Amino acid sequence: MGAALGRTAKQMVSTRVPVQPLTRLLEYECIQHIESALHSPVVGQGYVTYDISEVYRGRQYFISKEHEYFNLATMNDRCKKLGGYLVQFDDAAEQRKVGSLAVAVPGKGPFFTGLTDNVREGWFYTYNDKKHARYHKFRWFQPDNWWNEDCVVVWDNGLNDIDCGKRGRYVCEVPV
Ligand SMILES: [Ca+2]
Ligand SMILES: [Ca+2]
Repeated sequence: MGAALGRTAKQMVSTRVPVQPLTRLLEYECIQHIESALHSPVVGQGYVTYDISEVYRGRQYFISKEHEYFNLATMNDRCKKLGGYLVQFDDAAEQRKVGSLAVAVPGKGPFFTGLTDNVREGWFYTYNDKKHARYHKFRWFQPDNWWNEDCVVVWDNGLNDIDCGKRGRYVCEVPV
């Protein structure tokens, strides 16, 4: 506490906001510095809290802070309340950006995305708009569909398919 909120300082701002509509951030409670590339205010959506990236190519990325059992529909609905959707990638740069953000936030992954092949094995689409995934770069030897893995998590070295019911965090993409 008490740290100067310098223009260049990397910072994390913790705040609480009404569950919805989530139109602006209220009641800044805590400011502390973190050693990460994130601009990173943390906003509460009811009981859900996020690390928030700086704006990148017209989007902000919200990374949930808690480990929870993942569910595509539930988490995508939460992203919608933020004005976005579960993250999907337009190109290599965006996937790299999100991967580097995810590994930079405090705490561990995995970090779920909005990609899935739960309709047809090996055909990855974006859950929110049900369109063929524009871009996905998996890690070496992935996707392997090990024990029927149909959800996709992002790391800084690529994607992995994992069980959709696993516990983890998730990333929302919010156009600004
Ligand atoms: Ca699969
Ligand atoms: Ca896998």
